[in-house]
Amino acid sequence: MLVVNNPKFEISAVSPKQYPKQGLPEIVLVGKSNVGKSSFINTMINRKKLARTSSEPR
Ligand SMILES: Nc1nc2c(ncn2[C@@H]2O[C@H](COP(=O)(O)OP(=O)(O)O)[C@@H](O)[C@H]2O)c(=O)[nH]1
Ligand SMILES: [Mg+2]
Repeated sequence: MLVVNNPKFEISAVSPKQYPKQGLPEIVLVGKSNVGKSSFINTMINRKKLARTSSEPR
């Protein structure tokens, strides 16, 4: 079972200089736009709106 305590949005980094420096584990999640990546994140961490999802599936 995945247990995530108190998840927070940190940053949408657009360059390596912005990457967080806490040395936490990294996870890669890849998929084309609107495929459900943000919804997947919210499901996995049991939160409705931490990752913003688009209102309409394409
Ligand atoms: N039918 C269906 N729609 C989904 C599913 N997962 C996500 N969606 C919808 O697809 C749209 C895009 O999802 P989103 O998580 O924003 O995709 P992202 O662009 O990959 O982050 C949203 O309207 C979601 O509600 C799913 O498993 N089934
Ligand atoms: Mg998204």
